[in-house]
Amino acid sequence: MSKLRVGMVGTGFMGRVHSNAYRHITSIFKPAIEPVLQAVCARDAEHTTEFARAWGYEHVETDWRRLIARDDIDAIDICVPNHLHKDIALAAARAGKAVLCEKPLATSFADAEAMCTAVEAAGVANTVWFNYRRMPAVTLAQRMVAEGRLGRIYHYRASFLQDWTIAADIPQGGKALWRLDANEAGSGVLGDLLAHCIDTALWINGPISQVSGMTETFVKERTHTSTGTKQPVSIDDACTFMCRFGNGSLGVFESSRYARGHKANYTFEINGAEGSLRWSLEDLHRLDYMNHGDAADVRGWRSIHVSDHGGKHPYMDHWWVPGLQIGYEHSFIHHAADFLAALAEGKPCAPTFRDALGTQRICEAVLASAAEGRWLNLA
Ligand code: SOE
Repeated sequence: MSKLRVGMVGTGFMGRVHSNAYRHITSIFKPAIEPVLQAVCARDAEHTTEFARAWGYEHVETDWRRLIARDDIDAIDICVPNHLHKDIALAAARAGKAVLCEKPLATSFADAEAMCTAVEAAGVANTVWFNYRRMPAVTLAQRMVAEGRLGRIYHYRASFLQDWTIAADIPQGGKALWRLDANEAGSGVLGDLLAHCIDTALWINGPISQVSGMTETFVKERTHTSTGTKQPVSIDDACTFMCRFGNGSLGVFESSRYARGHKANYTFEINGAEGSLRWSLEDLHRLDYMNHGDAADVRGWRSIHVSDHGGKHPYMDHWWVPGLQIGYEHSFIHHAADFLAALAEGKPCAPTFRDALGTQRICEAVLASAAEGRWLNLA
């Protein structure tokens, strides 16, 4: 196979971000397998035709079942609300297509497990778009911890803060607002934002063994777009949890869409015996590093601009010249490029559905712990 003919399901924010990624890979990464924007699928024919024209898709479908049935499609990319992921992934796997799925994998652990079983039984390539792993500074942080540069890890703390749902008159449900409806989203900030933090943490710091969670829904009722009437809100507007990692370190995670002043700030900090690291999405090229091994008179936090070439900084050799920055969308380009490279080599591309099932497990345990008001073991 030298081409991967992609069938995109969904034309929202993520449909655009993924389409943009596929369009850049061939010229920038020169992959052995090139993506082809073969067909895009969404219910509204006129809108989908316009989307296809804008992004360069060859064909338009309005029913995902017909998209999957096409024999000119090799991979299905799922960019629709979370409650639709499962049926599409199961059908795609049964049809022998590779499956790429937006995060979180599903609305529940049980659904995520069924999806995982399906892709593994079908033996199809799969991945979940937890894109932040592939920000060069985040990839460098993972590499530094894996190399033991921080020594024994004591603390891992992460937060993902936004403020776009503070207004009480924002409705729930439907286009762009389905994230406020638990029936479509599964959960609120936990699955939408903290899932990113959990994915990164599991990758960098290993498995989580115990969690204690706390959630809050600040606005209890919102008008539902489908009925026009007020309905109870059942997503978590904010979620905080503490945890223990298998390596003995302690974790603190926080997420909210009521953090006034924050549009999308994902941050993490890791403290080890020999040094510390911290990163912020608002300054995504910088990785702050404190090395306790430095001479005492100059010891302190340094700010690494992760943009150098010559193999020093992940992914950056593919881009412009040292010192010049890339952005949010590039993490998706990196992910798609890694997926194609792994496919060419017959290897899995992390995070796979199984990796994402691990994240889903933590999310479900955090919700259960919050509901029961107690610590939960994940042995
Ligand atoms: C929510 O506002 C959102 O778009 C998430 O769905 C994304 O996963 C996150 O990266 C940015 O915020």
